[in-house]
Amino acid sequence: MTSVLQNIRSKIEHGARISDDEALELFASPDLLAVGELAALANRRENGDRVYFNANRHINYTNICVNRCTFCAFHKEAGEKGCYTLTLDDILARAAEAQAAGATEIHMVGGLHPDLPFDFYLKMLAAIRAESPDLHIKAFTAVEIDYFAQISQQSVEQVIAALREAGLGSMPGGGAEILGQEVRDKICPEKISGARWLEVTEQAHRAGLKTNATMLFGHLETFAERVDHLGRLRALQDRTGGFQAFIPLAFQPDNTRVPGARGVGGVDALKTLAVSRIYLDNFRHLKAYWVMLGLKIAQVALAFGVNDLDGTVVEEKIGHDAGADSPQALGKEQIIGLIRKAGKVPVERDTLYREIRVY
Ligand code: V47
Repeated sequence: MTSVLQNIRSKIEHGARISDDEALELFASPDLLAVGELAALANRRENGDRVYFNANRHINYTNICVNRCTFCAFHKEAGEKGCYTLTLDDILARAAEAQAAGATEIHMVGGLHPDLPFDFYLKMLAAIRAESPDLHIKAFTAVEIDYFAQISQQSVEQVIAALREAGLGSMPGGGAEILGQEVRDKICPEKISGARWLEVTEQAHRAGLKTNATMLFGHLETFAERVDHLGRLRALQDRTGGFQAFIPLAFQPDNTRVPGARGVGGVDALKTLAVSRIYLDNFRHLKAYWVMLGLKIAQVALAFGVNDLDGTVVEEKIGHDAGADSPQALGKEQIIGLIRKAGKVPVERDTLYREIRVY
């Protein structure tokens, strides 16, 4: 092990923080297994051998979006072939089905629809809560919250308060992409800035909502831009403690319009997860989202600092429209098997990481 890696090991053992330059050294290291071992050490100190998963269902209520992010194969214009918006009845039926199947969470996000009023989202939350009261509703990214504030001419604070009142339990981590503006100008020029994403997220945390954070990697960004992204998240977490999990999302290139985008190989995926675990010393949970990583890399990632495999998902559109070759759904038994065969202890959790059952 090089002296740089030895220094980082000593920092992990003493609970000290690594610098941006050290994170860049980790990305540059040819020794994938040594980096993975450091991440596993950092994870073991926090989480032992336990690996979390949950029983959830994704509901993407519309793919119509006023933004035209070049990395997104899910987006459609209103009236374009393949565009859809689920009716409230469709949404309620999916939620009821999830509850009947034993899910504890629904994860709902969608495009920024040009015509649906803010009231639609409030009614959707209230109706789900009334009909499927056992489900925790994790919904809307910071991008959507900002959009709701615009269309309802309310402050972000008012929007969050109204959504909570209607049944919102927490927020997922999407829309962060790469927070640095140079990359955003190329891949999502119409989307809110990285600074605004952080500001809205901070307001959600201050209002008492837990959220996640993602990073879309493997397109045009440099390692320095990934580290800058991680740095901004670590700084916000220091201020609020409101993040639960960090989720690096491996870019799926099919049907997208990012010129020269590379896509993500196994080595890059594992190293990115490992560096994230080591750098984000104030994030307890690191999720390998199997939809984007594929089942095999997600399972191997459990030896690279990951302690969460996300959930059963059931119906996924964003990654699959972009060519993800993972299944649409996983049964609990499949997830438990993946975790056990990696030598770890499977633990079913709820959205807020309360343990439901140790397998
Ligand atoms: O916001 C879009 C990303 C996100 C592509 O918080 C793409 O628990 C890869 O945020 N290739 C949605 N990624 C997914 C998401 C998520 C998933 C699972 C769990 C949680 C959580 C959050 O997917 C979008 C965007 O950043 N995305 N297009 C693509 N071609």
